[in-house]
Amino acid sequence: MLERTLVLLKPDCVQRGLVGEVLRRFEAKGLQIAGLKMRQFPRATLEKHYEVHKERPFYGNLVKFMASGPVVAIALEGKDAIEVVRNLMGKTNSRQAAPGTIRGDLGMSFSNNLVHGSDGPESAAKELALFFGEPGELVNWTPVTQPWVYSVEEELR
Ligand code: IDP
Ligand code: MG
Repeated sequence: MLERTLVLLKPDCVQRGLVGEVLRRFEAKGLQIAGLKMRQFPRATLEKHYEVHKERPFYGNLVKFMASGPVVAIALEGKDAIEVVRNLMGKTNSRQAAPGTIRGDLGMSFSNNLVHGSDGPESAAKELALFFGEPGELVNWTPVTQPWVYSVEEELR
């Protein structure tokens, strides 16, 4: 059925004025917004978010970068939303990301690569709880466009 994933629009995305452009791509694709907020998140939150990379050489700079300015956190919902978002984002290194993807079209950097998307169901659940853990932060609603975005009979069961 429908799946939820966590997207972060990173500080470079916000600073470069690309929030609208990136969000537009997710919405236009047919993904539904289930949660949305902008914050300059505390270091502790970002350290926890990236804790799988704790031992990697880029971890310190990554957390510093993510804490350096406002970030937009978005919960997106859709069929296979995790995979769909990852495909729209493109490869981690923006210089190698395919044209048509967010990173491929809008970025030049490996680290400042505009966007985060959960990489699997377990990380999505963990990350959604971290960024949208308070009651009521994620909204259950059905877009009126849903029967046109999907063939309900065949695909939403
Ligand atoms: P992902 O964001 O495509 O899932 P991950 O491997 O999970 O990529 O890495 C998390 C983030 O850490 C990347 O989005 C990028 O900002 C940064 N990063 C990953 N690998 C490197 C690297 O080799 N050099 C610099 N930054 C990196
Ligand atoms: Mg990742």
